[in-house]
Formats: sequence, structure tokens, C-alpha cells
Amino acid sequence: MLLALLLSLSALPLALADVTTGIPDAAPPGFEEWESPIVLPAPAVTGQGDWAAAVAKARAFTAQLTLDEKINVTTGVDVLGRCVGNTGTIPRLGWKGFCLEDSPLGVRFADFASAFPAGINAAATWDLSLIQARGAAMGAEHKGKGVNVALGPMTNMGRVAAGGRNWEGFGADPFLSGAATAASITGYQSSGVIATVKHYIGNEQEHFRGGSESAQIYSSNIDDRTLHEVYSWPFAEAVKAGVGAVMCSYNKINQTQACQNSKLINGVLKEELGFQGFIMSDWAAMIDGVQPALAGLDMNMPGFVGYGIGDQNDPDPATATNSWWGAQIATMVANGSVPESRVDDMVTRILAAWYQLGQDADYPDVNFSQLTEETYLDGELVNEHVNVQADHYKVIREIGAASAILLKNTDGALPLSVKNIKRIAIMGSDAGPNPDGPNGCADRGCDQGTLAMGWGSGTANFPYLVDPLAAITAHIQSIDPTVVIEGILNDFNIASVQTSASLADTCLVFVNADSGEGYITVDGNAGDRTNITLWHGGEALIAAAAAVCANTIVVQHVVGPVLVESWIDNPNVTAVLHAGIPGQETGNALVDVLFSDGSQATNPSGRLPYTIAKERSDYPADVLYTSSMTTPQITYSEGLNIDYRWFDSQDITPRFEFGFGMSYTTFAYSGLSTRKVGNVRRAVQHQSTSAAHLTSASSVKASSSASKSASRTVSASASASTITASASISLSGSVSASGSISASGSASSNATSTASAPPAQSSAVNPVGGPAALYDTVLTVSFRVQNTGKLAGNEVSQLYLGFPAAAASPPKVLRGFARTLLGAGQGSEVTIELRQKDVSVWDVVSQEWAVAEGTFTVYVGSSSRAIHLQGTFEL
Ligand SMILES: *[C@@H]1O[C@H](CO)[C@@H](O)[C@H](O)[C@H]1NC(C)=O
Ligand SMILES: *[C@@H]1O[C@H](CO)[C@@H](O)[C@H](O)[C@H]1NC(C)=O
Ligand SMILES: *[C@@H]1O[C@H](CO)[C@@H](O)[C@H](O)[C@H]1NC(C)=O
Ligand SMILES: *[C@@H]1O[C@H](CO)[C@@H](O)[C@H](O)[C@H]1NC(C)=O
Ligand SMILES: *[C@@H]1O[C@H](CO)[C@@H](O)[C@H](O)[C@H]1NC(C)=O
Ligand SMILES: *[C@@H]1O[C@H](CO)[C@@H](O)[C@H](O)[C@H]1NC(C)=O
Ligand SMILES: CC(=O)N[C@H]1CO[C@H](CO)[C@@H](O)[C@@H]1O
Repeated sequence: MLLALLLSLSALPLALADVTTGIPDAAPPGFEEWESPIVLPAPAVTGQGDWAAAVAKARAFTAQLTLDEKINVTTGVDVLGRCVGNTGTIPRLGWKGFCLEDSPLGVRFADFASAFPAGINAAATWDLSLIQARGAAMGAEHKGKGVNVALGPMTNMGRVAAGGRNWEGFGADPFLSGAATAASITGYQSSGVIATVKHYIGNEQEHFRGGSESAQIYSSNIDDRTLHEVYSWPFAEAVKAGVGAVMCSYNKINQTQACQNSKLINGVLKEELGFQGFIMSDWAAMIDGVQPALAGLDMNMPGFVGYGIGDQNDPDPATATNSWWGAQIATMVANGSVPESRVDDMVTRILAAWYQLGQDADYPDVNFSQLTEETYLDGELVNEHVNVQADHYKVIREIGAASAILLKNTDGALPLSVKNIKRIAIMGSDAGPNPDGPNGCADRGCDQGTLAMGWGSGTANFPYLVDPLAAITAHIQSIDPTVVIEGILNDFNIASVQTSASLADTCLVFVNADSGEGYITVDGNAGDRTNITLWHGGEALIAAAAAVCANTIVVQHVVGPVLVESWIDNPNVTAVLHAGIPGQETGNALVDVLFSDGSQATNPSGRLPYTIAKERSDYPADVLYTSSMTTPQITYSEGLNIDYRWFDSQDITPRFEFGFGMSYTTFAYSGLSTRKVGNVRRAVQHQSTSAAHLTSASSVKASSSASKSASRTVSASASASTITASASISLSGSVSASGSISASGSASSNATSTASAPPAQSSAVNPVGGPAALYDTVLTVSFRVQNTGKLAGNEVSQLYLGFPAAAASPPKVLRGFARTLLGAGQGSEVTIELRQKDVSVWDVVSQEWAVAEGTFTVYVGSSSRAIHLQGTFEL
């Protein structure tokens, strides 16, 4: 067997050598401080908290397996299989393997499944019960199709407004994103599917994002405090919520590729956050085999080395050679570069998630195929057309309406009432269907017809798409079939638009802006948007209509912020509805918000999950579109001050601030009070460990200057004190050793003893989600909200904290919110709980969360700038 493996190793495709260039680079000049420390060994799963039973079962199962069987659990196989990811199986024990399937808004490539509102719309509701219901419905659909692991939620931060995949996530604030992520996971996993939080981490733009086939892979350079307080915050909430799986991203962080970044996987995810599940690579994100194994990666997806490299569909991971893992794992164990205990831990973690979600009992087999909506493929029954939609259209429509953000409304232009309309013009291609059909462009890679999701792997097929023109027409005609309704779907026939608009009493103009994943380019936009203005002449369309129609209502279906300066103050633009990308029920949801006389009339309460600036340059950061570097450097120099925090700290007036959104009614706030609950625990002890964790970049540099010849090679069995690290690849003079980590000090030494080394001490690992006290409530903030208008409506109250000056935090940070339904004239007491974590900062010296000392300011309002109540407290 070994001989066979070695032979197959020697037959490795040449391409494999070509793609190894991405092993941790030294930082280029000027970026020396941005390097990742090495954290070894990989903490073994401990089975703490409510994971005890699942981990025990997983350990027992793993103990029975041969190495080849273990390898099968860890490595994807059959890339052209039924799901976008398929692990190997264990026929001897009847273990059927995992089906892993996109996306964060539905079951990708499936028929008879729903197309949900995108993550960004879920976030725009600011309603955790709706977000959880969405997660539960999506989880049920995945399970119904036999999917074990759903590849969502996505919780990257939207650091740059034009970021192509921002719409898959929950907006530009870590607290909102974290809460939405946790609620989504609770929903997904309540149905029994394993949720996957992604992409870990710093995957904030599409240009140069990486992947094994990429010539250039950017490095997101993120300082330790910003990592904890912004980018990993939602991941921490995900772990606390019990997420079963994490996906590492394509890009590098501090020069080291995410899937082999031991500081981030071993150090932060598994030790600091006590993660008990498994972490998989993004699809062909791996750029090495040994490094990710030692850095804590547990699963290689989809198994092959890279897109377009070698055999894309080798059926058996244990013998496959076109993989960083598969058969390579056996070689790595045999030659001592990876301890078998690490492989055991990979398998135990994967199976633990499977047991934790109850998938060992009665879980449906895969009954669809990503490859076809036909019933048979090559004579084999692959699609049973199982209808998993149930009544999910209801929550889709409800979220569609609840996520609509009213940006402007002059003199009650909205809501509309059919009895007041004699003639309506509905203009713009965004009002109507895609002439090629709702799924006419692969992975939604075009912008034709109404926009209800972005493009790329974060999509699903529409089972149907209720376009706005059809829904509005049906609604009007159900009340008064004599209303004149003219729909003009050609964005560029300005003459028709003006003829129609000048005759109408009500003009609806539909515009949009699209983006997606970088493997598809639409109208010159390679994933990331090239601009943050409207597509196909939206501004000109609005101008044309508004020039002749004094009641022009703009509806925008957009993936993120869009500049509105050229038309927002036009007095003939009487109302603006920012509807995001609402999924299959988009037209119906819009009718609910636009009209007061619909069966499900809804008062808008959506709030912006990001800032709409007056100028693109007002944002703190932007997409890096061009670079000649092998590792383009993207330094997060704005630190904690992303989105509204930047506008606040720089005193820049946005057009519409984070958290903004209007209502058809009005609300008043009063009676702010705070109450301490229990005692703050000043020192939330981060449990110490024998692992070489949390070595700061500066100490890495210090040791490098002491020993010019030191390489960054460290031993898996080394203790913290024996780590030697060189910050500079050029000093070591050996490309193969630089920046890499190995299980033993040198290739020839002590392979056997290293391979049998015991797993990391369990005492090294924190409770799930981090020290438990972080999640204890320390303060409640109460206030009264009163509906002072004539219409029922939801008010989204927002709580921002101003930290004590010594904390050097942004002027204010979101730390709580509540969506409250209030009838006309009705009032209610709202109470928001603050956890210890919410009043803490990440102390980079002690490497723990520390409650800020001094006076906090609490701001309560209806947006990040409309603050109605203010008070102070100390802890
Ligand atoms: C990246 O480098 C910064 C600056 O030295 C450091 O604060 C941070 O901890 C590093 N993060 C990782 C994941 O290596
Ligand atoms: C590994 O998985 C493949 C694909 O399902 C299967 O054919 C093979 O028998 C498995 N190998 C072992 C050792 O179980
Ligand atoms: C061990 O095997 C792996 C996988 O083939 C290979 O990448 C690595 O270089 C080998 N290490 C040694 C020390 O031979
Ligand atoms: C912005 O990009 C869209 C989509 O590519 C394009 O239609 C539009 O013309 C661009 N706007 C400007 C001002 O260049
Ligand atoms: C507003 O619309 C009216 C037509 O109803 C038109 O006469 C007027 O010029 C428009 N105003 C602007 C600022 O375009
Ligand atoms: C391997 O390490 C063990 C424990 O340190 C030691 O006793 C043994 O001699 C070493 N073997 C080799 C071949 O270096
Ligand atoms: C092959 C298989 O397991 N098919 C299943 C697909 O899902 C439906 C509903 O969950 C089951 O009834 C089928 O048995």
C-alpha cells in the first residue's frame, strides 16, 4: 500500500508544483509588521459544553477506522457528484458521507426549492425572529434534499461598499452581523442541517481573492484588536450559537493563506473560541497539504488540487492523487510531517458535528443533483424532484416587505391607494421579468429584468419570480380594473418614458445595481462593482421621468450602497424605496409596502445595514482593483472605524446613515434607564496553554533579529519557548522552509514519535464561544417607545455605546437593537440586555476581553445619527 502511494506521489501532476508558490510569503517591504505568528499544535476537540455526547460518539466511531477510511471523511471526492461538495464514504460501516451544498439564500442548483431574500435583506429587517425563521426554512429545504452541510450563513463585513459578495452577508457592523449570524445558525440547525459560517476571514473583495489556480492572492492585513472587535466577532457569535462548520477563505491574512493560518484556526477559532466542529476549505482554496493540516484545517473541499488542474473527478480520495489531501494524507502521516492524531482529530470533529445535529438517525439521502434538473443522468435516477418549499413563500414575502427601507417620502407620497390612482406609469427593466427567464443566466450572472439576488455561488434557482410590474398590475386590477397602467421595460427609450410619465399621476421608476462572485464578469464588473452608481442608465431614467412627472417614486433593487446625489433632492422625486434584493416574492412584498390597501399592507421598517455616502471617496476603504504584486497587500488601516464609525470619527456627513429608515407613522422615545445586573468580572481569564499560541507578531520579529539564520519552521511537539521564527523569508535563504510549519524539527528526525504525539492539552481550549462570563448580562437598558402617528408600525430601536475615552474606541458602536410592533397611539417599554462582551475591548497585551473602565455613554435612537435618548453609566 505504502509503495503504491509513493508511486502515485511521484506521478503527481506538474501543476501541483506550480501552485505551491502561495506558501506563506514574507511580507514585502513596508509591510514587515503584517505577518502571522505560528500557533501549534492544533487543539484537539474537547467535547465540552453540550458537545460532550456528540464528541464521545465521534471518538468511538473514529477509533474503529482505518487510515484510508479516516482520509475518506476528510477529503472531498467526486467533484462532479450530486452536491457541490461530497466527502468519501465508509462502505464497511455504512457511513454514507456528506453532501455539502450552497448557498446562503437557498439550495443551489435544486428544483422545487425556494429563493430566499439575500442575507443583506435579512439584516435590513433588524428582526432576529424573522432572521431565525428564514434560517429554519432554508435548513429544512437543505435537509429535505438530503444536504448534510449547508454552506451558509456568510458573514463577511462589507468593508468596501463595492465588494462583490457583500449582499450574501449581513452588513457592515459586527454586532448586527453577529446577531444575524447567530440567529441564522440557530434556525438552520433547528432543522438538523449543519450550518457553515464563512468565509473565515478577511474575504472582503473579489479581485485577487485567490484560490489554488490564482497567480495573485491578496493579503488582508488586520491588526489583532480589529480582528477581534470587528471581523471575527460574528464568527465568535456563530461558535457560541453552536455552529457545526466553518469555511476558511481563499485570501491570505498577514501573508498566510487563511486555510493554513495556524494563528487564526488553531489560535483563535479552536483555542480562544473553543470551536468543537470542523473547518473546511473554500472550494480549491488550499495551496498546500501539510501546512493546512498542521494549522488546524479539518476538511478539504471539493478535494481536487485546483479548478482545471488534473483529474477533476477522481472517485476515491484514498487513492486520488490530484488532491492536497486524500492519498497525500497517508504519505504525510508516513513521512512524519503530520501526526496521525491530527487526522484523528479532523475526523472526530467532522463526525461530532454529524452526531451533534442528529444526522446519524433518519437523515434523508441526497435526492437531487447539482448537475441537472432532469430526472435521470446517464441512465441513473438522480433527481426525485422533492418539493421542499412548504409554505416558505410566506416568510420570504414577509422579509421582503420588512427589509424595504424607506429613504424619502414627501408629504405622504407613500403609501399609495388605488382609489387615488387614475393613471400609473411603471418604468425600467427592473420592474419586469428577465426576457431569458428568471434563471436564464447561469448563476444569475446577468442583470436583466428585476434584480432579486446577486450572482455567483451564493445563489439558488428561482422556482418563480413575481416581478413588480406583474404584482402591481394584479393588485391594482383586483381593486379597480379601469386604472390605466403603462409598463415600459426599456431603460433607454426616453421618449416613451416621458410620454407615459407626463400623462400619469403616479410614476414608479425601477432601477438597480448588481454584483457577485468574481468568476463571472457582468458588464465589466468582475464580481466587485466598478462603481457605486446605478446600472443601465438608472440616473437618466429617473431624470427623464422626474422632469415631467411631479410624483416620481423610485424603487431601487441594489446589492449595496448606491450614490443618489444626482437625483435625491429633486422635488419631483417624492419617495424612494430601497428594496435590496428580496428573492422570489419581490413583487408581492413591494405591493405590501407601496400600497395601503393590499391584503398584507405593511408599514416599512427596514433600516440600512450600511451607510450610503454622498461620495465614494467618503468611505474609509475601497476595492483594490489593480496590483502587480504576487500578494497584493490590503491593509485595514481604518481599523475599528469601518462604515458609520468612520463617518462619525471623521465628521463626514453621509447621505443616509447606518440604521436609517423611515416609516409611515412616527415614534417618540422617553424614559431612559440603565440597571446593573450581577457583577462584572474584571478579569475574564483566557486559559493558558502549553501550545505556542498567541505569539505576537512583534515577538516573532524579535526572535528573528536574534537569529538571522532561523527559519519559520517549528515543530509540532515544540513548546512555546522553543519556537523560532523568522519574519523574513530572505533571511532564511530557503524558500521551502520559510513561513512553513512542520510536525517535526526536520524531515529526517523523529517522524515516528511526532506522529504519535498526544493531542493538545484540553485545558488549552476555552469554553465554546470563549469564556462563559463574556456572555453574561451585565447591564439592561430600558426606555419607552410610543407610536405617535395614525398607523400601526414597527420601530427599530438602536442602542449605541460610546466607550470611555481610555478605550480608544470608535465614537459609537452598535450594541443592541429591538424591532417593536406598535399600534397607532400605542407605547411600549423596550429593554435591551448588554453582555459583558458588549462593554469590553480586546486587550492585545493580555490577549483577553477587558471591561472598559470609566464612563460609558449610551445612545438610543432610530438610526446611528437620530439619537433620541442619551445617558451615562459606569461598571
Ligand atoms: C497580523 O499582524 C498584526 C500586526 O502585527 C497583528 O496585530 C495581528 O495579530 C496579526 N494577525 C494575524 C492573524 O496574524
Ligand atoms: C472511500 O470513499 C469512496 C467513495 O465513496 C469509496 O468508493 C471507497 O470505498 C472508500 N474507501 C474506503 C477505504 O472506505
Ligand atoms: C511528506 O509528504 C507530503 C505529502 O506528499 C509532502 O508534501 C511532504 O513534503 C513530505 N515531507 C517530507 C519530509 O518528506
Ligand atoms: C456603473 O456601472 C454600471 C454597470 O457596469 C454601468 O452601467 C454604468 O454606466 C456605470 N456608471 C458610470 C457612471 O460609469
Ligand atoms: C416637476 O414636474 C413638473 C411636471 O408635473 C414639471 O413641470 C417640472 O418642471 C418638474 N420639476 C423638475 C425640477 O423637474
Ligand atoms: C525521538 O524522540 C524521542 C523522544 O524525545 C527520543 O527518545 C528518540 O531517541 C528520538 N528518536 C530519533 C530517531 O531521533
Ligand atoms: C434517495 C432518498 O433518500 N430519497 C429521499 C429524498 O427525500 C425525500 C423527502 O425527504 C425522501 O422521502 C426520499 O426517500
